[in-house]
Amino acid sequence: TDQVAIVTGASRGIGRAISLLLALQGAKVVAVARSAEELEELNAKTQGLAIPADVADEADATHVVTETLSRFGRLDILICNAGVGSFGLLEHFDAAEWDQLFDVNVKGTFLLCKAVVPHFKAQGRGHIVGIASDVSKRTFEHGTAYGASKYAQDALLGSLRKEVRPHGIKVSIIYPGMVDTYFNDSRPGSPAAEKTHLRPSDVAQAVRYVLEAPAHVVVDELMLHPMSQVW
Ligand code: NJP
Repeated sequence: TDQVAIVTGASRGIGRAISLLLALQGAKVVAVARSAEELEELNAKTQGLAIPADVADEADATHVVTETLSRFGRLDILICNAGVGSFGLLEHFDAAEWDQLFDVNVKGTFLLCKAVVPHFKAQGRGHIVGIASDVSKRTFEHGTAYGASKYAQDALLGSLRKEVRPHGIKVSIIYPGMVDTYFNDSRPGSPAAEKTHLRPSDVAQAVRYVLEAPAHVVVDELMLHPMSQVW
């Protein structure tokens, strides 16, 4: 297809895998993250557009959308994937780290959606896909901050779904379990992770599935886990 998709958090992990798969399918991918070098390396493969940006910054978020429209003249898909994770007991959790989680996971989703929705409304269609988490729907120890941020992101996207559905805009939310990425300072690619984690490409396939639904169908929610993880 000649569709244009913005993917946030495209410099590594899940966002990078989504970008590669969408580009392989013919989409023009606008890759967004703070790491300019990694984005350029990706863009050499995807032949789209790399825009270094902080999703938690409103001017950056607006710039991503205006730049996309001026380069390609269209915008069809927003993938809200950028996210950070850190974990710990509440009483030891750093307040600045709390702010960082909410800035990226919640405000970043808000700002990108805010920037694309007027455009999607004007054209009477568009597809927003949020990468939430299985912990958007359950609580766990050491997850007060991260879990709260992913519940909030989920609530944001669920509310937005109701606001935009009458305008022909789809909102799909994907809830992965453990994924083998750089998340929470981990190193992907260990042999053990093959059994315990999803691969970024597994989540990318889930994104592909929701995007390929016919015009009259919307996949509202999709949860996936590695076989070793029982939800
Ligand atoms: O993590 P990682 P994942 N502005 O660390 C970017 C969710 N999830 O792929 O800015 C713009 O490999 C960062 O780029 P950079 C999770 O909550 C994961 O696993 O250059 N971009 C990088 O590209 C998150 O929503 C698991 O540092 C910003 C990317 O985000 C999504 O999956 C389980 C940014 C993070 O790549 C992708 O995370 C689950 C900013 N301010 C949900 N800050 C899991 N891995 O187990 C960060 O349920 N990024």
